[in-house]
Amino acid sequence: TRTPVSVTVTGAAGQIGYALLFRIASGHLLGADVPVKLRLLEIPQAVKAAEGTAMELDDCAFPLLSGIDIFDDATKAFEGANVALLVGARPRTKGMERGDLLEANGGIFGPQGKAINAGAADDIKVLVVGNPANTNALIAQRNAPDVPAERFTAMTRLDHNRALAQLSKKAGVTVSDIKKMTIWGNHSATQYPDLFHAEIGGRTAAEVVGDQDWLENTFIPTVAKRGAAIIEARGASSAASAASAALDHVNTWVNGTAEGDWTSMAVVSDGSYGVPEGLISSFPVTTRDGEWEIVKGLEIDEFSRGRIDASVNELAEERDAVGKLGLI
Ligand code: NAX
Repeated sequence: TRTPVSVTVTGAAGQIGYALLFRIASGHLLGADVPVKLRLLEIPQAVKAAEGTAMELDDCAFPLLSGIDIFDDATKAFEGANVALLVGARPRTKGMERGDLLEANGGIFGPQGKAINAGAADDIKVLVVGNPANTNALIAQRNAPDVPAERFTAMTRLDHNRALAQLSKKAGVTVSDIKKMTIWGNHSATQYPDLFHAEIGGRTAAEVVGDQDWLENTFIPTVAKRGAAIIEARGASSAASAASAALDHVNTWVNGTAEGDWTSMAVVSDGSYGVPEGLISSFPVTTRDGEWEIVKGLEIDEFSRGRIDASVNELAEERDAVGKLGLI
């Protein structure tokens, strides 16, 4: 039998955690033949709630779940972790400035980066979901100097999946008819979902749709503001869809992208497409044997250039802000 893969999940008692853990334990993170051991990290006040979730996980009698441990100490929680899903974060509350938000999250993701550096397994793969996800990932990565930088990623797969859903409705095709969707930049309202490289039946999605007004004034804002629309409708932020995207992200990273397709991941820039080296920005990436690679050589027209630059500038500002706060 295979050795179980250790998966650390932070914010385990939150709403994404509740939507995520059962699917990890049933094989949707790594595959239906891979046993997993869960290591849950919560703040002390939420440990009891995490214990309740662990009781329910027990009660599912998942054949692949080989154990659950609960921690309120990051160093212990990341010990031996092969996969880390950093979901818990400090949300923005009323009257909080962006600097306060970045600082509060630095207080979470700095120590978690150090804990990963100290004790995670050599093959550790990190996905940051907690917002501001790209910059939280940057903080964790910079605090883990012994871990290869490419192991730290942030989630734009939910934005990617939202873009697939909107495009499939408009074009009257299924999501699996769409290839090469890309989200560029930051997981924020400035993100750029790109239909000039996405393909439907071998033609670009922009050409198939043939409606620049829809692309600019409906598609892009609908994808970028979908999170707010969910809150408005549901009275709570996206949880099951965010969990599903986190599973997709890790599953694709570990098991590879299909031939002739790619995915969107926020990864450490190597300077491609004019994105400053070191920023954690979303790109089109292919994956193979557990490693990702930025898709190179795409032609970027003026419209896309402007959108990508705007989002990347926002990331550079966030990086400068956390730099000034001494968090990286
Ligand atoms: P919840 O508030 O329901 O849960 C967060 C949990 O994290 C809480 O149980 C809290 O106790 C815990 N937590 C806080 N600080 C912690 C720490 N230092 N260590 C361990 N646990 C800690 O939020 P939820 O709806 O689950 O969302 C979690 C995060 O995902 C938020 O930051 C949210 O903004 C972000 N999202 C990111 C998305 C993305 O696409 N990248 C989409 C969905 C979601 O909005």
